[in-house]
Order: sequence, then C-alpha cells, then structure tokens
Amino acid sequence: GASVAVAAVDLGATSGRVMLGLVEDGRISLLPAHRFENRLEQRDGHLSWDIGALWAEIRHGLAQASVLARDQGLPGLSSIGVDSWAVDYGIVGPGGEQAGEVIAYRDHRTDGVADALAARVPRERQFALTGIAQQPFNTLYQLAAEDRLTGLPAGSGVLLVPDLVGLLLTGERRTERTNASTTGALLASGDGWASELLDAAGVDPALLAPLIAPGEQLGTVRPGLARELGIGEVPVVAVGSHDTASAVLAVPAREEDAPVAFISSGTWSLIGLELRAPVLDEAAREAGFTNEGGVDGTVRFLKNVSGMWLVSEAIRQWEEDGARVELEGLLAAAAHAPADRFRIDPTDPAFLAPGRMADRVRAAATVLSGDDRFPSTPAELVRCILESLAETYRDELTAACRLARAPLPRRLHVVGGGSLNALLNQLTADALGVEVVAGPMEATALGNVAVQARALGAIGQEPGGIRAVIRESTELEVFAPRG
Ligand code: LRH
Repeated sequence: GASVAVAAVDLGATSGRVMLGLVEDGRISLLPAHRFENRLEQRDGHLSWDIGALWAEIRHGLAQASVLARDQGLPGLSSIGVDSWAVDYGIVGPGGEQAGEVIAYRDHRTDGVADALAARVPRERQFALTGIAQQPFNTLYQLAAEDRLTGLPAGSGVLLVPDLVGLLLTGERRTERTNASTTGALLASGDGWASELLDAAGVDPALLAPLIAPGEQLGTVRPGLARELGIGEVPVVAVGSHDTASAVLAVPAREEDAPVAFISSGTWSLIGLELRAPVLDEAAREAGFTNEGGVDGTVRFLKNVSGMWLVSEAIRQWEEDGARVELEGLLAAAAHAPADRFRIDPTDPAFLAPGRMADRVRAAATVLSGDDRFPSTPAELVRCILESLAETYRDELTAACRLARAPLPRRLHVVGGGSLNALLNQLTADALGVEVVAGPMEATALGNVAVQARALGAIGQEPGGIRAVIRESTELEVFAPRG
C-alpha cells in the first residue's frame, strides 16, 4: 500500500477538484475524489464567485477523498492543502463570518483604479517595490476600489480565496506567501507588506493576516467539521496556494535545465522563466513582465497571456446562440482550417471581461492573407486564437530571456489543462523552434500534493527532490519543431 495519502483542493476559474494524492516509493498518483464546476455570476451588481457553493463542493470532496484513502487500506488523510486562482479575496468579520460577496477579478470595479493609484505612487516606484506587473485586477487595486472596508468591526480581515478556505477548515487566519505576492502589495524580497502602497490604496494593514510559507502547518480541521465529514482532525498544510505556483513546482524539469521555461496553460497562459531572483529593472516593467513568488523562494518571471479563456468564452457565446459546440471537434476542425490568415493580440486587456467573445475576437482580428475580412466559422476563429497564442508565446519567451539575460532554453514545458491541446503545442514548437514538452495536465494538484508530502517527510528536502518525484509520476508528450 501507499505510505501517505493527502487531499489537494484545487479551485480554478471554470472548475474545481479535490484530488487524493497517494505518495509511495518516490511516486505520486492522483485519484480524483470530486470534480465540480465554477463560474462567474452577477451578484449584488458585481461579477462574483459563489463561495458558499464552492465550500459545499470542497466539503463533499474531502469526505470522498477520505473514503478513497481508506479504500486504499490507509487510515485516512494525513493532511489537506488548498490552492486557487490568484488575487481575489473575501472580507471576514471578527468571528470569521463572511461579510459580503467575493467579487471576481474580471469585474469592472477596477476600471481606471491603477491609473488613479499611479498618481499617488508612480508606476516605476510600485514595480521597484514589488516586482509585480500592474494588471487592473491586482488585489491592491481591487482593495483601492473597495467600498466595504470602512466601518468594519474591529477584528475583521481580508483573506485571499485559498486562505479563506483555510479559515473555514481550521479557524486560523494566515496569508500564504506565493499568493500574497500576486496582491501587488508584498515587497519583492518577501519581507512583508509595502506599507507605502497599502497607505496609498487606503488599506489598514491590520486587515491582513500574518504570512505563512508553503510547507508550514496552518492548523487542524475544526472538530465539528471533522466529525461532519468523517475525516478526523487532519492537519491543514500551507502549499503554493497560488495555483500557478503549484503548477510550476510540478514542471518535470531537471536541475540542469535552469532557468526552466514554462507555460502554465489554463484559463490563462502564464509564460516565462523560473529564476532565483526578481528582474526589477524598468525594461521588465515596460514589457509588462511580473515577478511572482514561488515555492522555496523561487521567482516566476512571466507574462499573463489570455489563454483558453478566449476559446472557452467563445464557446459560451456559440452555446448561448443555440449551437452545440464541443472542444475536441472544434480543435480538430481548427487543425484543418487554412493557416496564417488572421491574428489577434492575446495580451490585450480588452479580452479581460466576459461576454460575446467570438464577436470581440472577430472584430479585433487583423488580416494577414486571403480575401476574407474576418474569421467567419468557429474553426477559423479558433485557428486565429491558437496561432496568435503560439506567436505571442514566441515573442514573450524571447523577451523574458532577453530581460533576464538568459539564453533561449532548449525546451519549453507546458503544464495544466491546456497542455492537452496538441494543435497549440505543435504551433508553439514551430513558432519557437524549440521542443515543447507537454504535461502533466494536473500539474497544480501535483504541486499541491508534493508540498504536503514533503512536509510529511514522504519526499526528501534536497533541491530538485519534488521535480524528481514528478518526473517519475507522469507521462509526457514531446512536440518537435517542424520546418
Ligand atoms: C491562474 C491565475 C493566474 C493569475 C490569474 C488571476 O489561474 O492564478 O496566475 O494571474 O489566475
């Protein structure tokens, strides 16, 4: 039997899952305990997440994971870790009760806020302090747009989504470091908050919970909840609670591949390099790069590119209009659509908001060749999106290497759900002229499990130890550049 079993709760923008991770003989296997949908909803006048519904799914998933662990002949779960998409937060009252909706980062409330804040703290200064790209949805700008912080009772707080789940599980309040970096208010050194920025945004630092690092124990599952779920008072361990931090930890690279080039491909495509130190110069800021905090003090120097969001939102439009569309068929058709006819810029913030995405992509497309004025069929539109993504990957990875003064890597690792997109992988290999290594697709859950397993002693502490286990645990597909 396996030596330890842990549960990874992984919440994405379109779906969530609770996975059972079994760790034995230097390998991890993942068993899905529960999968569920997640979606943006208009609530109280804002695009929001249904945290109540997610919490119900998480509870169900943890109970299931514990049953699965016992089915494997194990005593139950040895620990639990939680990750989710970055930047969003909930407000909690003194007793830990949720105060109002968790507003989603694609909501319009931050329109113009980054510019207003830049009038108080120049953009150059913000970047020099934090190393974080000034995207409209950074927590700092969401907090600056927040009208619910004044008049809160003493003892209230603000918690990022995975930390909010951690509070619900344990009653403890902490801010996990990797996700804290995405707020745009953490010092690039990681040594605490940039109080100058919190001041400028009108945020009382007392609202923020103390930091916790991946591998540290947050607490244990509250007794009443443990009984309800039948899981025991299991430890909850901080992991790379930013999904991208967990995903990049699970890139199956070798130590000698440094700096590791990656795309974490999901709703977003996060493309860049894993570095030892941030790149804080003006050229990096001007190019729109960010320095996110990783597990074990690594830095992800990357660019946010709209990824499968463009495709999934276009599909949502076609379905609203009564068509029946399914991704696999669409990709097969796109593979046969004529090449190099249309382009868009998938880094354009105009694609941030939801709604009528097929129309918006069509209107934004520039014509490279052919007589058509815009992509007309779904296959042409998807081909336009994927070719544009591949070209953007080439440009952004090249830029990342130039800015970090690193050579172009010999291979590019693509992890996450988007790594299943063979057409995109091949287009990427062709555009870059380097090998694309695809997988694992459940990188985020694997990274989450791996940090817990290491904290439990089931994975060694040596550098590269986690990645060696990941390489043993996954099947990869390699795409060689053509032409
Ligand atoms: C991906 C992700 C990404 C962030 C965005 C808000 O899920 O966490 O790293 O930039 O969501």
